[in-house]
Amino acid sequence: MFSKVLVANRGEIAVRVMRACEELGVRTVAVYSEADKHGGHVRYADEAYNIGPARAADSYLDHESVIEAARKAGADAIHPGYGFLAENATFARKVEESEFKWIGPSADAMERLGEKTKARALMQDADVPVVPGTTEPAESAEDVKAVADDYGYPVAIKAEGGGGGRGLKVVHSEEEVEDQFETAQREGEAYFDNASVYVEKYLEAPRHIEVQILADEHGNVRHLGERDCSLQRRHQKVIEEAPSPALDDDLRAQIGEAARRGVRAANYTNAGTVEFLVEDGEFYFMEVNTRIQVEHTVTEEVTGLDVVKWQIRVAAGEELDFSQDDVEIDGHSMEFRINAEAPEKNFAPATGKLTTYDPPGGIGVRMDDAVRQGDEIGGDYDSMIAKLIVTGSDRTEVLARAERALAEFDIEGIRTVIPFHRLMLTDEAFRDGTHTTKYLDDVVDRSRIEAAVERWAPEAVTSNDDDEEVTERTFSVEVNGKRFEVSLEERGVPAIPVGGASAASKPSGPRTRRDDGGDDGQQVIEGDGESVTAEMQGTILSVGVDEGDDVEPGDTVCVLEAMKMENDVVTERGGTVTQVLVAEGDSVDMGDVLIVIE
Ligand code: MV4
Repeated sequence: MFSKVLVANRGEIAVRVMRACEELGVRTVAVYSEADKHGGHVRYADEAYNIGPARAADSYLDHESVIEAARKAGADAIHPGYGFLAENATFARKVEESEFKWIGPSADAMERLGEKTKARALMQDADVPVVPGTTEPAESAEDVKAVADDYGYPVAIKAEGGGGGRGLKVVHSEEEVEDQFETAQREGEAYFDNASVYVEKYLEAPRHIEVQILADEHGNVRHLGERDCSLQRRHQKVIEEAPSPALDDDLRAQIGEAARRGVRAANYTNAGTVEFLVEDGEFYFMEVNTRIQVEHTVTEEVTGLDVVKWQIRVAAGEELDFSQDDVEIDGHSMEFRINAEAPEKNFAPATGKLTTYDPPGGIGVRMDDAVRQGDEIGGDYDSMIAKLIVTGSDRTEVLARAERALAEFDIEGIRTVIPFHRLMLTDEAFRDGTHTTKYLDDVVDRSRIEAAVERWAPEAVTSNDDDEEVTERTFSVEVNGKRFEVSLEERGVPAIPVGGASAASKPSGPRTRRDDGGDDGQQVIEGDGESVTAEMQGTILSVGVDEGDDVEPGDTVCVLEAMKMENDVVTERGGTVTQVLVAEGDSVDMGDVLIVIE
């Protein structure tokens, strides 16, 4: 076993990995950016190294800085968590070629599965059903029409380098083929540096089912059952559960075995997830995620297996000590992502100080988080601040327990999606487990979400809390990986109105400019005044208005992608659109004018 592991990540997943290390008697090393000096993962680790500025590209994504920190610390392995460098085969190879072990699949396996047509061909050869379509890149619009001739419309054109909803174009009729083919190529080039696209029959209302895999370096491959992640908003998972309410035992066994065959054929090791679409009792391979996933927790809860600990053991050369028959699914579990977002403002990311943080407890409740009361939640990284995982003997018990736990959850100072989760727990389709991937985007409407916020977070949308307060400032110093902290109190300074609460209290007035020092990658993206500007650097995914359109306050005018998140750009002001200055695929900088309204 390793003696020291560096965790190349932040937040709850970094702490999750360190907890596994702790149980294995392995010492832990954190890396952190300027924005994370007081981060939970830094507090948890045995030692911590500053690897650069807030901007992820200059810190958490900087290969050399991470490897340099591992060297300084004398670590013997690197765990990437999820996001950041986790699926970067180039980085994995650098680690493999260094003196450190990579806790993850080999760079070769990551490459075999990273290109979608390669992965489809590999799965097909391994007798894993794939969505009908091409296993070669499509060269022309004619190739798209050929798939439609065989299977009918709609068809999906997908970017070879895509994933998570980026670079996906749905074509409903022959007239749309040319345009969408070109758009898909252009987007693939813009987002992934790869204009190559392929074609699949488009399934209209599938369930998203994914199978957890563990594989060691001795040829053992096990599946740990499936998770159902059908409840998604704009390709962002919201609530995940295990087992899926949509599968029977027969289909469950078939999908599990198919996933095993597929990763075995890919010579895969460590933890991974095989994603499928399921429709009308049929399942189809979609893609493999070559990392630990956010929602691995629900699998752990129903199998009793510690997936992260097994990642570390397998990377250290240990053999899986259980057979497939030993894996039993017992009970039911759900994960609720606690995101700092204002649900009624199209889930716009929120920032601010966590003045109250009082998470639930009791039977069946697991909290995976890395925050504590008093923390500043900045806008530099993704908005998930915690995960609430609720487990019970069956789905009905989980629903009741989750209602109870979410009601106990007390967070003040920052907006969260808790009211939205509470709404889902009263929703008939979700309670029945009949929802598909289309459900949140196409069926659940805005007024229900607004009503949920009114009901469960009324103070958040009415208060105007800018009282005087005591500000505690903590300075930290790092010396040889050991950290020293100095605290100072500042009194009589008026609090700066921040984030969601103050902005939400005056929905159509001018927006109060946030001033928390975090101007990199910030994700509160509302236009003010007459022009709607980009409040962060990113790529325009789509433009929803044309010149001459009338808009109302709160309307989404375009979608901006940054930090792998799709963010709605919402206008604060109503009026007529007089200029549209951006188009799909454009790169924009913070402050760029996107749309002008009069
Ligand atoms: C599909 C599909 C239907 N048919 N492919 C979205 C994410 C990207 N990785 C693939 N996605 C989809 N691919 C075919 N042939 C539907 C989706 C999809 C989806 C998939 C999983 C979870 C949520 C989704 C929401 C919309 C579309």
